[in-house]
Amino acid sequence: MRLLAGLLALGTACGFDGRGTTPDAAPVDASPDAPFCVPGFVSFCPSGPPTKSLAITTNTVLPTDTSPECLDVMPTSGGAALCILYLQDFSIAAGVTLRAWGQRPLAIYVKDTITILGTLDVSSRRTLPAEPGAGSRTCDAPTLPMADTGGSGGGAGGSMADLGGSGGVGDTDQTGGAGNAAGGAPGLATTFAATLLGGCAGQAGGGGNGGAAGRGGGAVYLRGNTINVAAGGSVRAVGAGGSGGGLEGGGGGGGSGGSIVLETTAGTFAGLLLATGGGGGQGGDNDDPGDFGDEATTTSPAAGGAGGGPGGPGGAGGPGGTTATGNGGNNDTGAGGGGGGATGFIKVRGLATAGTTMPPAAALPL
Ligand SMILES: [Ca+2]
Ligand SMILES: [Ca+2]
Ligand SMILES: [Ca+2]
Repeated sequence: MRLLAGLLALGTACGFDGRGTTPDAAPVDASPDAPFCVPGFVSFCPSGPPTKSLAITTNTVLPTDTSPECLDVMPTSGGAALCILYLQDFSIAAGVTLRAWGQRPLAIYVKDTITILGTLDVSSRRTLPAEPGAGSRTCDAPTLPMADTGGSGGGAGGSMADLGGSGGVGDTDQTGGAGNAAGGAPGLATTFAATLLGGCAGQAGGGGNGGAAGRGGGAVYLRGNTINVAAGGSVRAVGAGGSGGGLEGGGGGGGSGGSIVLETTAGTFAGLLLATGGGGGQGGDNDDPGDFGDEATTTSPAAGGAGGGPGGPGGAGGPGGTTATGNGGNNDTGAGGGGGGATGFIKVRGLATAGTTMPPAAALPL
């Protein structure tokens, strides 16, 4: 066995034969420090053992496109290059958050132990300044909401593991000329594949006053000999809520959840893994703007925007009931609400799932 299929799919220059060597890449007189590869969901081929550890003890922001902590950057097929932290040990202290944002997903390779007592967060936020979760994506969803002076359609939520919610219909009373304004339709759902992918943004609401789309949650890969996620510790990749529409503007769709992938041989998991969708924004009416959709902080679905008065409330983010889809935005005589974002992916190998995950963790395919 020279190359694993998953490795080929990633398009890296590295190979491994399962024993930690690279017959094609290593020099003839291969020393113990010769290049080797760490096999796994995302295989990585460093030039030697890690040279440092990283202990996060105060709230820290990691911009994955520019941070010098990204010691290596590895291209992937079908996704942005990864920001790689390659460490002896890695920890986040209790009550402390490491927030990673940017175009690159985050991959943390640790030779010994990953310990998460606080929060590792690659979520997106609706609020400015814009900090899209690490690896958050814009995805194809070509059926856009209609603009209408009597109330525009709502944007669809972002799709990921399932479909985002459709945008609500606007101008059901047809005060702005004949006809209603259709909401946007979600893009296709994604099959979990060898590439580490962030979640998809929703659509902006219809009309010139449409609410901004919520961004999708980011993507993070944790690989260590031991991974401990303590009670009170969490890894989060939730989608942002859609913004409310302005006057007669559709609500923005919520962003989908992103991807959380943990791969280890030992450890304990008593904390929380969260990769759910953002709520849709509320549509505006003729004299009031809509309310924004929420971002999930617990396993409960993120609420859609629903302030008193204006147009159609936004749909809640996925999970919607027992499914991974986002809820649809509501129809209204004003503008329609944005759909909720769909749920993302949580995949785990080698870690007992005694903690809480939403969506439910699935086994990482070999
Ligand atoms: Ca109307
Ligand atoms: Ca109309
Ligand atoms: Ca009103």
